[in-house]
Amino acid sequence: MTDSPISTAKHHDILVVTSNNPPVNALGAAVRQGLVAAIEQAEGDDSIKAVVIRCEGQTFFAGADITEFGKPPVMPWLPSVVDTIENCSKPVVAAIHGTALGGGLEVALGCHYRVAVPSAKLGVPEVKLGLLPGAGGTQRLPRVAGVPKALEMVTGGGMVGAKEAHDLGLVDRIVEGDLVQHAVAYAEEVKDIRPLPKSSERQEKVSNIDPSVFADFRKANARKFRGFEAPEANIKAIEAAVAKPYAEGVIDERNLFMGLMTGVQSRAQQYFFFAERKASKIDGIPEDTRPRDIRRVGVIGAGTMGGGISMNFLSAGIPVTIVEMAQEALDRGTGIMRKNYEATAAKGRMTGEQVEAAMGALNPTLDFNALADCDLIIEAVFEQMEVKKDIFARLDAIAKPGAILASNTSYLNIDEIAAVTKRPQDVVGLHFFSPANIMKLLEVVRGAKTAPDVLVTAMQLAKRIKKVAVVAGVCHGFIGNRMLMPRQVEATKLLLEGTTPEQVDRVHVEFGMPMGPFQMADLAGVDIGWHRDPTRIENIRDALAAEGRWGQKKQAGFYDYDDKRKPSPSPRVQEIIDDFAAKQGVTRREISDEEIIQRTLYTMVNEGAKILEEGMAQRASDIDVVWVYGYGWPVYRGGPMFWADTEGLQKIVDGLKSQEARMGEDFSFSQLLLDKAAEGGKFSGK
Ligand code: T1G
Repeated sequence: MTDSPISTAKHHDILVVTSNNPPVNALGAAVRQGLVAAIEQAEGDDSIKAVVIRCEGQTFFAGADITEFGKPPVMPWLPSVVDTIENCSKPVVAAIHGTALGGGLEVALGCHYRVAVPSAKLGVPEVKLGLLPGAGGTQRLPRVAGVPKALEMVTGGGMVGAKEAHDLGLVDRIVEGDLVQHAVAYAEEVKDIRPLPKSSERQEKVSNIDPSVFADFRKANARKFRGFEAPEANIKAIEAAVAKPYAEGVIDERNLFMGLMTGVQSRAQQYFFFAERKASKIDGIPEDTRPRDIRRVGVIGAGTMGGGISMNFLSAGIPVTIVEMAQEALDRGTGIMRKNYEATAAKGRMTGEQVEAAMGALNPTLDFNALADCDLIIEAVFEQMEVKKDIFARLDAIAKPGAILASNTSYLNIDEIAAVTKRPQDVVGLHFFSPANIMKLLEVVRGAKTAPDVLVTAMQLAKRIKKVAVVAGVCHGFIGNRMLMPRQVEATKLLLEGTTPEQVDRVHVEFGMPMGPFQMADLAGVDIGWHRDPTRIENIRDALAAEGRWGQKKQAGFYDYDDKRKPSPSPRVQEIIDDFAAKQGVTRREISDEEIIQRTLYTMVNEGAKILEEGMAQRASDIDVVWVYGYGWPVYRGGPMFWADTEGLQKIVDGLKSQEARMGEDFSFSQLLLDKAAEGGKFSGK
């Protein structure tokens, strides 16, 4: 077959079928056609006694080709390819390395046997795309691995390692060394065994299943699956595998799959899959720009942020020098880092040795000059421009040439900070989100003079420390926090006008956010950014802060909290709101949920459009990546800009127009939003 990604070669009486479809051997149309042709070749040649299916490159098939979704289907489709493999009259052995994912694992399950190298991983991540394994996976996987594990895999989308896969029966043999050689040898061993073991015919692991397994699973995961359609569809498909013969269950699978594929949620999650990968690309920088070598990182400040930031590098095996001004603060900071690691180890997510290795790579010191041999230095000190400038002036004097000097500031002007150094080209913003060792988002703030290789280094380093990085321009609040501001301004005004913290937060939580604006304020701290003068009370937040209502940490903020931090509406807060409304002569009124959406979420979209038109974000999808990873925007809605497209930009504009008078001078339209709405355009290009 000319330039097909699939080739075949005979090894004695074994036909080895090889896919060479970089980068991940996605099961695109040509691969599917080639696999069917290869099985036909095996069937038509009596000298062939068995078949091995393998892949070149980094991995066994990593799934269906997601770029084909939404396009007219090209035959053969994957379910029939898998059936063709399973119905082959000769044994077919899957030779697995890398990550056998989604359709890739389904192809492996269609094979009669599976061998894998120890580093192989297997999984069905379709749920992350708002889908389910649609090529027989929901019916074969429980028959091979059992219902509990199948439920966990299809709804979690995680991977299992080769050892666990072998224990589950997903892999028949783990082989060390040359995978092809071992797979051919295995095929020689099994070539005469009949009947052929077909996953679809195995009933023992889907028989006599107590139906409470499903009810219990749903209950245990209700919070995690809230708002998502795909997990429930996956559970239903596994239920069908238990309740029905394979031939009927696979029809249920198909119907459930098509229901998801035609829904908005899977479109949003497929969009987000590519958005996340596009974020790592920096427009306008030469492809061959080489990153700087980062061997040791310096962190200034051992507070919550400094400690969390340090842990990211230590966990990635990068030594850290952490500097504080006082021994007590240094000890407290390193103590918290150790406690965090030990808590992770207690959950079995890391070993004691890994904890010691991480802490062993930490060099805590009071000596600022110890930073002189660091390749990257990140300051995580008090959010005050003068303090930052002083730090950078001192760094300029001691840091080695070529060291990258980064600020973790969440709002302040990176260009102003860079200007106090003689090396503005080495200055960049690395805005981590709290808790820094947990949150995946990293805003890489590009100063006017930041060198291209500094940006490339930052983006590559982000990958090393398992962060998702997004390039942001220099503006107040960069991307995420800048969009948070109009949301907070309008949410607070709505309190005066007649709503309550509970109503605003409920609307946001029902929308799919993990918490609403006031719950978030109480978690982060009502006193963050407060001027600390209890006699100066200019707004509701000042009034709360002045009374020590600093949020959860004080068991009182916009809500009252019990010892278990359970929130309840606060009569005192309502009094404060009513007093302010009276003082400002505001006549309180009934406020609809729709108005709350328009005044808080629509204004965020408008701010996102301004960020785009000012060039503070490279693309609309980057803004979506910021909000999903930085603030928990529900990924099944794609992100603020994708969601705006699904709402319709004209509807967004009309909604904002209906609120324009109430928002007053706090609001002005983005011209880009108006233009796109007028021309029927979109942000996400879909
Ligand atoms: N289809 C098309 N392109 C893909 C792809 C896929 N399945 N997976 C990755 N790519 C591209 C990706 O966009 C990037 O492109 C490049 O490959 C490297 O990816 C019927 C319906 C395999 C663990 O969900 O999890 O099967 O940016 O940067 O970090 O039941 O890619 O270079 O141009 O992520 O080494 C199910 C998704 C599909 C797996 C490798 N499978 N992929 O990670 O590289 S639905 C998945 C991944 C399905 C059937 C159903 C990861 C990876 P570019 P990368 P990586």
